[in-house]
Amino acid sequence: MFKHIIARTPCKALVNGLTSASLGQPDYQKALDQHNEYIRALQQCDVDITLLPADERFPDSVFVEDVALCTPHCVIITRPGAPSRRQETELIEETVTRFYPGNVERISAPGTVEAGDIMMVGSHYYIGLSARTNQAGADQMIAILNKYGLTGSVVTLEKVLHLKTGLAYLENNNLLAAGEFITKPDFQHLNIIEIPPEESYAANCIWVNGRVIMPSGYPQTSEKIAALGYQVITVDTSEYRKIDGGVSCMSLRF
Ligand code: CIR
Repeated sequence: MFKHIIARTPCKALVNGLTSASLGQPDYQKALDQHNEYIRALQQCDVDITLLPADERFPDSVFVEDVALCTPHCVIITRPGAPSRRQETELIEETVTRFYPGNVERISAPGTVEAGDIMMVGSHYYIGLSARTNQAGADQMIAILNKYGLTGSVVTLEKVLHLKTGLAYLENNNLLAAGEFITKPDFQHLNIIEIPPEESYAANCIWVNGRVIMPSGYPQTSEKIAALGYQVITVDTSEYRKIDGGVSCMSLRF
């Protein structure tokens, strides 16, 4: 069960967030409305929510998932691979430290990690090696996890930005997977729910206390998740998709 959520209001500079998509610029007002909808969805999930203020210095700062990994025993402040995002860690530090007094760890140079590349499955953490997370960062992360009785392993990514762009663990052995992840040997022990290519954006979902929050507009995926017995809550994240963001990226859950 998750008790806490941390999220951050999007800033106006969000329209200039990093992107590899060719879907145009996000509309700020729509993005703000969609963020409110996202927070309302989380409010249905029996968690307390800390909503941090917008920070105009960092266009991508709404994507709090990338700057810290919150485990049951410690928080690890990451070191984002994207230079424009590196100082976002300073913004999150005070807040996460309040939840983990005495158990705050850090990734240091030359390591880089964005926690969108990390997927938790029980006490094991899969770490995607991507353009944002390097081997040195993954090695540091695994050493820290081991110190707290947790384990980690690396997964190589081919096409997607972050590991969780194409994967979501829904607990109870259920793994949503799209594209390159459907056949990856690392995950064959799990019950893989295949996301069709035309719905690949919907592979980025979050399990929150028995509910699954997913983007709206992906009927095949939503049907497959509901068939597993989860309550599905859909949220429009189309403005975030334009800057490579999805439902997982916009919160820390622990
Ligand atoms: C970026 O490129 O860093 C942002 N525009 C999107 C970050 C998405 N975060 C995530 O998948 N965890």
